[in-house]
Amino acid sequence: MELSIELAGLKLKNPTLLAAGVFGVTGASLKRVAQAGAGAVITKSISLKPNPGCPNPTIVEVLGGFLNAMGLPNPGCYEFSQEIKVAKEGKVPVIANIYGSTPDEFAQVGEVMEGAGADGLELNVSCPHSGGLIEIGQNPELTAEVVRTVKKKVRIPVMVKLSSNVSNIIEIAKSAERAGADIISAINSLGPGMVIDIETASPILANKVGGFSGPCIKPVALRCIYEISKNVKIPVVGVGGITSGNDAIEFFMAGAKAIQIGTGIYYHKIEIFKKITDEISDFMDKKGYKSLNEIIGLVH
Ligand code: RRO
Repeated sequence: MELSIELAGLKLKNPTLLAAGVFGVTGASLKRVAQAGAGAVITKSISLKPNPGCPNPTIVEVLGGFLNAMGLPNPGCYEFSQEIKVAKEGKVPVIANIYGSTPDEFAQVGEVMEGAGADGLELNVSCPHSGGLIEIGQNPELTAEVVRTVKKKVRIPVMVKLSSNVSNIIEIAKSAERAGADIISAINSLGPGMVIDIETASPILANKVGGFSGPCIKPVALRCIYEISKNVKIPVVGVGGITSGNDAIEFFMAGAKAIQIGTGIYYHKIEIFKKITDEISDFMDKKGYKSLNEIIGLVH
């Protein structure tokens, strides 16, 4: 079964990408995920200067997923450049997820990542609990300004990762597209949410609140992909609660051209990329589909 795709000029051997935030802080872990079968890998969110992130506990399991408040920890783009070089030894496209406190800062980090060899960028305008990023992603003008500023400085494809925590995701997606975005990914974690330890009468996460990811958020992500893909021409990448080939197929049918896997790694280890690719193939064989294009957007 031929499952290779092209995403804004990036050639992927299959449509599964490692989502930002999981296994993406070192070149070695990104390379391992590439070698385990991911079609492309996305780094943890990278900023201009090093960021220690939140103190522990930063993650807690809940029914149907996890709450996290890592707090955007990363060594800064200059230090991280070496990791990009190692990640590229995995021989799949390496996409740098980036953030900044201003559009110019986003662009500066993007330029450094492009210089380090990143094959694409993913702009984080959607972290629900840290860095003021959701405030960008909830505002169509601010989102457009970040996209425009980054696009002026880099030649590699630019993907924008949106949040479902908005009143109208179509408006944000269209604004990103008009500003020159090459790809839209959706969604980041929901929330923020909270878990309380009743023995100590305090929130478990040091940050008190955190983003909700995992199988429970899949219906919300699917609705977002459906709405976005119906209203933009650029490719849309689905992320949120995918743990099986059938989940991935749902996203394709909703209009996604590719999918990202993050929390799913907890349940199936990094073998999940091969597992999902095989399951997509099996489903297509069984139903007589010859190419992914026959499935993408089928529910429209
Ligand atoms: O680092 C985090 O706490 C974090 C980020 Br940047 C994000 O975009 N989404 C998330 O769930 N956690």
